[in-house]
Amino acid sequence: MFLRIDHVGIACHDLEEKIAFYESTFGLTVVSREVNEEQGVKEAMLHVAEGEGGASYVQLLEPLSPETAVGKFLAKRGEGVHHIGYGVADVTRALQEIAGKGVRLIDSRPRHGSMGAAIAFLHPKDVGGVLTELVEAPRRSS
Ligand code: V0V
Ligand code: CO
Repeated sequence: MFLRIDHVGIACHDLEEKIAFYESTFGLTVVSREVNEEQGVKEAMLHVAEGEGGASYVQLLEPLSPETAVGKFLAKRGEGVHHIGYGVADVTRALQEIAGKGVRLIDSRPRHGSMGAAIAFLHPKDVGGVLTELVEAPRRSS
């Protein structure tokens, strides 16, 4: 079902400070910055690698307010890994398959994600404590 790890989502208090850290420490490059009101985040994607199944990224997430998903996570657990995003070919079909296996879907239909992706989250309580995101990247035009 999974094509690759699309991204690892990391919660932080200060997006610009963490971007500077990842750039200077690991030499990563920011390829996208977006505010996603629906998800309650300001986020940046930093390119890590290119594989057969597509690219992989680190996603740095700063909450837009304390009441958001990432805001609540930071208050409870502090900065750190927030979710894993797996690349899938078809997020709607993946959701149907996974729902049939008894895993609670946070999103029963795809939402708008970073860089034009269609995304959906699965409940961490049904995935061994790991907030899991499905990511269908837009088709490449090349
Ligand atoms: C909460 N919990 C987590 C967690 N967040 N466990 C593992 N990883 C996380 N990230 C646990 C929490 O410790 C509680 O367990 C329990 O779940 C309920 O948490 P809560 O604080 O009461 O919060 P809820 O229930 O209001 O919300 C939790 C969920 C929420 C996961 C349902 O955060 C959510 O809907 N997340 C999906 C959307 C999202 O995260 N968006 C931001 C990324 P205990 O303590 O009771 O045992 S946006 C993104 O990635 C984009 C745009 C992209 O990739 O393109
Ligand atoms: Co994500």
